Amino acid sequence: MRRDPDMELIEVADSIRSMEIRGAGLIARSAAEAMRHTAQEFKGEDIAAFRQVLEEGKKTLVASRPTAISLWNAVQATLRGTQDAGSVEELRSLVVANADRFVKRSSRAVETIGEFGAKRLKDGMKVMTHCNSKAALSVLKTAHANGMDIEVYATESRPWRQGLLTVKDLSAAGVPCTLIIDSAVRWAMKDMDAVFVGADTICSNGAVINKIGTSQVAMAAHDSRVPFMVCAETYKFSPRTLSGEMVEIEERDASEVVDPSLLPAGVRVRNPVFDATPPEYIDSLITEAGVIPPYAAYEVIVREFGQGSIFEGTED
Ligand code: RI2
Repeated sequence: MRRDPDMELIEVADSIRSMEIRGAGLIARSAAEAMRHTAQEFKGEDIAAFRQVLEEGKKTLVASRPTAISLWNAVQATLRGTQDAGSVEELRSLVVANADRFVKRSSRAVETIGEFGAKRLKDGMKVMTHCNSKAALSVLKTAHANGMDIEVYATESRPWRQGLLTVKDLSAAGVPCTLIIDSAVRWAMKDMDAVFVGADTICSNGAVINKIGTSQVAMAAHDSRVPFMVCAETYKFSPRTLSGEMVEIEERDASEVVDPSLLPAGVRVRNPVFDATPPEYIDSLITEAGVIPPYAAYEVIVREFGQGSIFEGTED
């Protein structure tokens, strides 16, 4: 779905919840633009009322998809350094500037991850990817654009089948692709040279929350001694896990898995759409701040979200 920066905040939240807008990076950029739009549209001089509108907008957006910390970090980034604003106009311009900075840096981060990650690939490699991650595909497309001869195995990624988006995107870029069902991951892994996936949330202990099935792909890669790389922008690192918070794993409607009318009465269906991959199954995290071990997640969180971090109003 094309991102429309002038969509009303409630529409953006509904589109994120329905997954018309999906992908942890895109939902973050869309949320930042929704906060920007809300700030631009506010009428009147009552700054307390304006702050209330922004707070309600934040709550609506953050509730739309609870697992991806990118959404929370994006909304927080639009509000950073606004607590001392003395007028509606000052608060408006701060939110707009913060949102613009976040969107620009987020898009640039995906490009940088592509450049860094492409250096981990060689001619003739077979690479697997799971789901549909712009950050992971940036690596694969950059390597191909640099003249590297690689082939990509994309998993179907049930139940939403985001793998079909991946093979469409990569084929359009001229990257040779093979689609496999999720159950064929371990069968295919013996022929793989590397795995690149995206992330929704990276925890302070280096664990990675990503599309359901990622942890099985990581275990199969570990078992076959295939390097497993996670491609993620620094705004996907979770400061909330640093203070002990657990990441909520979103469970979606059963009808996304199977037509309930096909099941005997009383049969339950559970549809968790993310899982957690422990750091010991991850070779490296490819971020715009560099290629790092998963155990360096703590340092990234402290630097990115602590005092003087990139979100603290520094200029580009
Ligand atoms: P980018 C997606 O979640 C997938 O889990 C993907 O790996 C992750 O977000 C990151 O995607 P969903 O929106 O930000 O398909 O790299 O549920 O595009």
